[in-house]
Amino acid sequence: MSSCSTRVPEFMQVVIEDSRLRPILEKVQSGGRLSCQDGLTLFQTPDILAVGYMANIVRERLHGSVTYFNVNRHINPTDVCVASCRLCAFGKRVRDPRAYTMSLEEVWHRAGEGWSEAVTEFHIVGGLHPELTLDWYCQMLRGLKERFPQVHLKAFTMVEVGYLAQRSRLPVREVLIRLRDAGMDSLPGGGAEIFSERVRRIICDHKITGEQWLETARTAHELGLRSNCTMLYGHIENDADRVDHLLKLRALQDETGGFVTYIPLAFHPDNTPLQHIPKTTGFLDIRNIAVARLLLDNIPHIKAYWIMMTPWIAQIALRFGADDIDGTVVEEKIYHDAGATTSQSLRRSELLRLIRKAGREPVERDTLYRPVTRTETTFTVLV
Ligand code: V47
Repeated sequence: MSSCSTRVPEFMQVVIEDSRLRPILEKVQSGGRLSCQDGLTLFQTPDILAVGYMANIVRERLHGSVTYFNVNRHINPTDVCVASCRLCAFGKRVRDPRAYTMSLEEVWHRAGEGWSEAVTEFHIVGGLHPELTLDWYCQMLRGLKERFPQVHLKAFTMVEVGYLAQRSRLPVREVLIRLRDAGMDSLPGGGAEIFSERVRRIICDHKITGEQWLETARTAHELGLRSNCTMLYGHIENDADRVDHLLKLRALQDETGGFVTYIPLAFHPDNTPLQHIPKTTGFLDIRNIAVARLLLDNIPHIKAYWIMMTPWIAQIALRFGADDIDGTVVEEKIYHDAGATTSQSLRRSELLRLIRKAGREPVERDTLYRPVTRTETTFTVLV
C-alpha cells in the first residue's frame, strides 16, 4: 500500500491551532452533542477557521452543497410601538409625526406590488400598536389569503402575539388559534433578542420575558404551527449569555421540533439609544453562524440574513455553517432605520449568482423548505 492511500485521521487534515478544539472536533465527527463549556470555547477561541471547518462538516452532512433562498416580500403594517426598546430604531410613539400605520387596503396593495415578482412568502411584522385589534389583524390575514392564496403568510413575532393576547384579554393559545384560522401559516423568529433577564432589562425592558417568548413558541408548535428563532448579539451580552440562549432554543426544539430555521441577528446601533455601542464585525457575524450550526444540532437550517450581514459576508457564511441566505425581501425597514447600508432588495438572479460564486448549489424554497420550480409566469411548490 502506498503512503498516499493511508487514511489520514480527519482531525489532521485541518490545522487546529487551539488544542481545546480537539475534543470538540471529535464530538462533531461522531455526531455527539456539544456542551455549554464547548459553546463557550467556540465563542472564545481565536481559531475561527477551525470553528468554521467544524460547522461546515455539520452543514454538509445535513445539506451537502445545497443553499436555500426564497422569493419573499417583507410587509411592516405599522411602526407604532408602545414598547420603547433601547435596541430599536424602528418603533415610534403613536403621536410621533414620523410614525405610520397602513390601512388594510394599503397592506393588501403593498402585498400586490410584491406579487408581480411571484413571491411565495409574505413576512409580516410590525410594532405593538395600542389601537389595532386582533380582529383587524385577522381581517388583514383573511384579505391577503383571498387575494394571494398561494402565498405563505409568515407573520407576527412571539412578542406581537403576546401583546395581542394582553390587549384582547385572551390566552396566547386562543390568539394563535384565531390568527391561524384567519390565515397565518407560520411565525418568524424575531423578538427573542437574548433571554438573559439582566440584559433584557437594559435593551428591551418593555418586552415579554425570555420565558414568555419560549412559552409562546411552545404553544405555537403544539398547535402545529412552525416558527423560526433568532438571537440578537453584538450589544452588551457576553459569551455565557449567548450560549445560554442557544441552549434554551435547543432544549425547546428537543421538546417540540417546531423550529425550522435559526437566524443570528447582529445589533445595528444607529438611531437607537444604544448608538454608542460599536457596530458588528465580520468576524463576530461569521462566528455566530458557525457556533449556532454546531450547538443547534436539532434545528435544520441556519440562515445568513444578507440584509443584516451584507451579501458579501452572507456569501462567506455559506462555507461557515449557513445553508440559507433568506430572500428577495423587496422593502426592509427595521435594519435600515437602524443604519443598515445594504440594499432593500436583491433580485432572484443576484441571489443565484451569490450562491453559485460561493461554490454552492442554489435551491429556491418555500417557507417550509419545499423546492419551488418556476416557468416564465408561474411557480410550483414540489410537495
Ligand atoms: O424582532 C430590532 C431585531 C428583528 C434591531 O424569521 C434589531 O425568517 C438589530 O426577526 N439591530 C426583526 N436587530 C428581524 C427578524 C427576521 C429577519 C429575517 C428573517 C427572519 C425570519 C426574521 O430584528 C426584531 C429584533 O429582534 N432588531 N432592532 C436593531 N437595531
